[in-house]
Amino acid sequence: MRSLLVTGGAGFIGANFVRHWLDGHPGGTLIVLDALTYAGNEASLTGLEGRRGYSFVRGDIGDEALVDDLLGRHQLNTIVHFAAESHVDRSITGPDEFVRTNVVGTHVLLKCARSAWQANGTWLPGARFHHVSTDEVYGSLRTGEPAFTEHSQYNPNSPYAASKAGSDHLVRAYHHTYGMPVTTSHCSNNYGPYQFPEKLIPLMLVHALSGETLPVYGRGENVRDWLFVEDHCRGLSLVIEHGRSGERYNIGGNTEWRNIDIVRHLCALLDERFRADAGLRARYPRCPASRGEKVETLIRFVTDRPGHDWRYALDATKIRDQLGFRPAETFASGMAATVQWYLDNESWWRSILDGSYRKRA
Ligand code: NAD
Ligand code: TDX
Repeated sequence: MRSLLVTGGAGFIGANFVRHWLDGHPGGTLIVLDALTYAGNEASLTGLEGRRGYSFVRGDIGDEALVDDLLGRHQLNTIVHFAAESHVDRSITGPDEFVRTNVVGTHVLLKCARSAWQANGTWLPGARFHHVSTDEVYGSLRTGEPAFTEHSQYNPNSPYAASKAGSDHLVRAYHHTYGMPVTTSHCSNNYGPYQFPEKLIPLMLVHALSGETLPVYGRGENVRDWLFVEDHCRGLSLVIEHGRSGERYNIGGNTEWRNIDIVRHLCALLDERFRADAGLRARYPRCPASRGEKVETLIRFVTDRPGHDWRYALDATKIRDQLGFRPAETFASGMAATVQWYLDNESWWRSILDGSYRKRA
């Protein structure tokens, strides 16, 4: 029976994972450890408070005494490590926090896990440190180059990617040197419910609803490989439960899109939804679709991101062949579900835009 410490569980993917795991493991122990930085939002975990076995702890992964205490007191045998500074643009303007949390914080977790799980050279049976990493550690692909596999060379370009690469190497070293039971997964770009509206898709969505311009970096031709967040969570569960210690798994959806095509797709989805729904037109009067104009009139090409990676594409053959993983959503169905979620959960993103979500913490 796995008893989990989920770091970063109040963030985008973490919150989706906590819900997914608890649904599949009712009554199992799951402790969320989250510092509630600007990216963390306890409201993303609303409704879970009373569940047996679940609790939320506000704290920093770099707090060794706290992590030691949680692992010991709750007899936790699994760490699922999401906590990170995750936004590339912020890593360009302020890399310090990325090194502190992503590199040093990951090391504190590894150290605490080793002291909780290893005695006289033997590891606690069933123990597992699962590290959630990204495709960005592999660097950037040119058009036409084959997708990244688990054997691709590390080539991180942004301070964010470099800090994630550093944490990957520490996890690998703890396995190689001390025999710690670890797995690492590399996922492509996620989208879906609870994503902070600084990332491409939710940012464009909330701007469009408010009638604000849609800032597309450069010419919008950079390519990302997209996966609906609930598919990522299913892939993570498979790796945690069936992945082999010491192995790395790519989790991807084989869904490459140019940024500009995503933004246009989103605009077209909103045009269609607003045309069919007078209620939406009344709720969002500033959205061009409420005046019968096309949402894509809001698109503006802006200064490119420095060092902007051209293309990511992930080969997820290994997790498909070895663990039977296949995404359930297509990009079209996932995007429609995402748009619907943001329309249905306006108070979640409004409280971020007006800052009130931080006052609750
Ligand atoms: P997020 O920014 O939405 O959430 C990060 C969470 O970590 C927040 O709740 C924040 O409060 C918490 N946190 C930050 N610093 C902390 C600290 N020092 N101690 C404790 N908690 C802290 O991030 P996300 O998009 O959900 O990403 C989660 C993980 O998945 C990250 O490790 C990221 O690198 C990885 N990843 C993300 C994507 C993506 O598309 N978003 C893709 C691949 C991998
Ligand atoms: O306003 C924008 N305009 C724009 O053109 C923003 C926020 C982004 N972009 C572009 C930059 C990227 O090419 O869209 C693409 C996606 O940008 P982000 O949402 O910032 O994601 P990305 O930089 O690709 O990184 C994401 O995927 C990998 C996550 O933020 C990482 O945490 C994850 O590891």
